[in-house]
Amino acid sequence: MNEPHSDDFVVVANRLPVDLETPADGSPPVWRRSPGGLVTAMETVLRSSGGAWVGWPGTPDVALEPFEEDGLSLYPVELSAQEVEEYYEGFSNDTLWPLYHDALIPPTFDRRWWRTYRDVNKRFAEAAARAAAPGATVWVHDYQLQLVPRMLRDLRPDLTIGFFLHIPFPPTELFLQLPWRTAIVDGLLGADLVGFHLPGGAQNFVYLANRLFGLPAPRGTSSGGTIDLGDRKVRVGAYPISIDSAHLRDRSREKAIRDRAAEIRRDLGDPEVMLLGVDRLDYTKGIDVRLEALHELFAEGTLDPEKVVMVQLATPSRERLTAYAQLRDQVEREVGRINGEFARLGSPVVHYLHSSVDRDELLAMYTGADVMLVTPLRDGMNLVAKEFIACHGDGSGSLVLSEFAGAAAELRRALLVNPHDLEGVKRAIVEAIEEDPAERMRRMKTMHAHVMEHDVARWSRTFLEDLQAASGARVGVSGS
Ligand code: GDG
Repeated sequence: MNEPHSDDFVVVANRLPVDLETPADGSPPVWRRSPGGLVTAMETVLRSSGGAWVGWPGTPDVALEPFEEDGLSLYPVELSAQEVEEYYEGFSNDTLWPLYHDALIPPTFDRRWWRTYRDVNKRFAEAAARAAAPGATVWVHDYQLQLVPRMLRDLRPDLTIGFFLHIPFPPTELFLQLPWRTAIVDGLLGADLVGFHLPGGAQNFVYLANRLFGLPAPRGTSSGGTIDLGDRKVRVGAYPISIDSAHLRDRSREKAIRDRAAEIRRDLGDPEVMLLGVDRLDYTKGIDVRLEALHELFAEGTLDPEKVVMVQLATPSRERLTAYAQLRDQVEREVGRINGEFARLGSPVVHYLHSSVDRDELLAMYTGADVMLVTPLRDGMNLVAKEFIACHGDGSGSLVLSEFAGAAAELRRALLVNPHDLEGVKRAIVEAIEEDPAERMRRMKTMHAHVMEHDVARWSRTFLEDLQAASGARVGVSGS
């Protein structure tokens, strides 16, 4: 068991990398890998560096002692059922998530949720303060924990504190709608370094901090800058997250994965073209956009349902929230409509899975697919796009990518689309299918080389080096 104050490097995130699940049949609880992009990225980082992870085990009302798992020290934070409802489903996912994603659905502003968000952030800060050794580095993640940097600094001024936001930081006009906007910005300013995926997010934050606190004009560059609080400086920057690229490339070349990819295509009826979508079932991801485009392409006769099939993996997510239940209905209606109109007996055109598959199966899907459809209306980065590219080192495959995914800033050779422009999405799907093979290969090879070079290890190394430099500057040690 871990002694308090024992770890030099501590990650703090809403969820632990594993979830405690209690099977419905009454058998004992089991640990399962928790879903989502943050865990995918940070697990790779922590497993290579070692350290501690503070987070919620995914089940309400369980009090667990810290424990070791696969070389990591895990510090579970307990949440009551009511806190899950108000802090997680409420303020995090029904206030901040929609607000930070262009208010695609109206955010709910509820004072009780806010109070619970503050209380729970305090608990995470206290847990991190217990886990961190003197002078340790603590890396706080994402929109659920924006108050933690300030709270933790108040508890433990000796720590180096970094914060990274995995979702977009909104335009200032939207952010200013938030009744608790000043407290959130103040919370983030507790960090030595605040990181975003894109320069735009970093700039918005610098501007807001300046405006809300009446600070002197920030010293900045196009990708961020330094906010001068008088007694302390806070660095702000853009750090586009990535994946364990080489690992995915190598795995996708393994015979077992390639055999499974071929088997999946056979099971789909050996189509000429396999389209693929992989998303958490979330209204930001534009699953409905691509289904609508596909429906029209079949209806007009542009695509032949005997030759083109689509697989949509929609991982269950936030199912207790109304917007998510409605989206599920809508997506399933559209899948039913396409299959009702264009499928033949025993051969659906859209194969829809509302489930989570294991990593190998996902790699086989990526490897076997011809065209990956990534059409979010807004997305911080989108790791799926990079994972697909990593699995196509041979230059095969096409990526249709929304301009509103953070990944579009790097993957300029994808077939970029505006997901609000249905005709444009349709054109890109057709282009992906009909494009000259040599041109397709050039695109994919360029993007593959980029993803190989800019992997998750580079992302975390850059962030952590900048964090050390920022905290060195804070305590008067020379730092750039
Ligand atoms: C947030 C931001 C940002 C999905 N289904 C299965 C499965 N996945 C994995 C994918 C990928 C991850 O989940 C999803 O990552 P994304 O980046 O696409 O999206 P979010 O979950 O919304 O992540 C996002 C990210 O944080 C990191 O900063 O990029 O913008 O919204 O790794 O492979 N994995 C397995 N089975 C599935 O069924 N094993």
